[in-house]
Amino acid sequence: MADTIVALATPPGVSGIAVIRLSGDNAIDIASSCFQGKVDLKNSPTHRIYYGRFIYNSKFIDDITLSIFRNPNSYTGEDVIEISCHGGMIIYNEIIKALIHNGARLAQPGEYTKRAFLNGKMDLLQAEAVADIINSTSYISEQTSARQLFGEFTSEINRFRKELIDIASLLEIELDFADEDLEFVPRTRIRNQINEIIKFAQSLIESYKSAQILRSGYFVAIVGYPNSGKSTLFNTLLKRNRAIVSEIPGTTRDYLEEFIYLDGLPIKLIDTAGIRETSDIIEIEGIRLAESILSQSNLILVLNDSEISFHNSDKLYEELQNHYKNSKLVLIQNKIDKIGKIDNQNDSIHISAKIGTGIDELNQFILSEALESINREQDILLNMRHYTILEKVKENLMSALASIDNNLENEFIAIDIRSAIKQLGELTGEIYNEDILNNIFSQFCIGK
Ligand SMILES: Nc1nc2c(ncn2[C@@H]2O[C@H](COP(=O)(O)OP(=O)(O)OP(=O)(O)O)[C@@H](O)[C@H]2O)c(=O)[nH]1
Ligand SMILES: [Mg+2]
Repeated sequence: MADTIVALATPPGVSGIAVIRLSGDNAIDIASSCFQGKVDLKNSPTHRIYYGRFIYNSKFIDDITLSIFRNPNSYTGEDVIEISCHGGMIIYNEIIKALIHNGARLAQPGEYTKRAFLNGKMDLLQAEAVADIINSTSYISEQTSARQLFGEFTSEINRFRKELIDIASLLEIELDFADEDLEFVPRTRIRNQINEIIKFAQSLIESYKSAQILRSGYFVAIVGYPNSGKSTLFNTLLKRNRAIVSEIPGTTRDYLEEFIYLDGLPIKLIDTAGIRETSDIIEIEGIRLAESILSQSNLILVLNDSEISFHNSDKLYEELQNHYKNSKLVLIQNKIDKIGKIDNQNDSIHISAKIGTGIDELNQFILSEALESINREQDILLNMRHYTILEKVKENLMSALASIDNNLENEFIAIDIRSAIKQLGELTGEIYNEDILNNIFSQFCIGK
């Protein structure tokens, strides 16, 4: 028996129409008690839409349309009613109040999708994709989530999980015949199968970085000596004057972050404080502030004031390269409007942040770098939960391989394989508990 939940499905505030959704065993009865139309909802077939009046305490609230979806053919798998009313706050609040008064209760965050999961309408990866689709800021991440929503990924995981279950069972059967020294499956075959699954897990683990970019954007930091034109470049790329620019070195003290979109891909630009060079070593003063920012950056643009010399920032570039090994660094020659001739020996990018020379090329370069780093075939937008699970699966399977290599008893091999099976089950939601579900669905909004 599922109690009936109600929530606004559209964003709160004023809009053309607002949609209120009811789901649960009594959804149709509750809606029917407030609906005045030409038909009796209780006898209506599924997938119909009706026009009528919403009445509460004998008072007319609004003209509405009402859609009916009978279980199991609805989003949640339960009886669902969707009411479209005029999008005024008073109106939809009155309607929700009336429905609660008649027996519904307000839905918790993600409760519709949680019910869809519990009723077998989607697996956990698909439920998570729903949240990702809603929160997507870019076309590419929307597309990736959409593919995940189709469940192709789950079937692949289930195939591997089944292979592992077969291996574990055979190993366990062999145990029963331990005295007879039987080998039901050749160890080399088990090794190959396990290796294939480790490779699969590893390729997904590697796609975590691209998933993060799709979720949070591709991070591009602009660094360089004071006065090299970092803030000017920041403003030019943003196409507005966000950062203060001046001829006084040390103008930017902290860092600034803003998003731009290149071909629909979110790029987070970061302007940093200039790095000062003292007599012997590069003083990391500005960098200390920006340390965590830089280590998270996918791309670091080292801006050089070419008016001083094309090679003025070579040492800085080298030091940064040694320090931030996970980021891609590129040297950019700025202020080329002040230089008569361009140093062709130098394969760095030449720009004038101030007058705009080379900016289109720089944008193109940033975009191609960003696309390259997300250019993976994986049809999944990996999140932290998936990542942690896959790491454990890989660990379990590596340990199983080691046991095989060391000719350990079947029990030892099977324990690790069983553990990997359990992890994969948690990944798709085949195995779950309340904690896992609450964690996932509490991140949804109310009404989803
Ligand atoms: N001619 C020319 N001047 C530039 C260019 N880019 C920046 N400048 C000038 O260089 C000076 C410093 O520019 P900023 O953008 O403030 O430099 P910054 O690197 O942010 O400096 P700090 O924040 O102090 O580290 C300003 O006077 C800018 O107008 C350029 O491409 N050409
Ligand atoms: Mg600055």
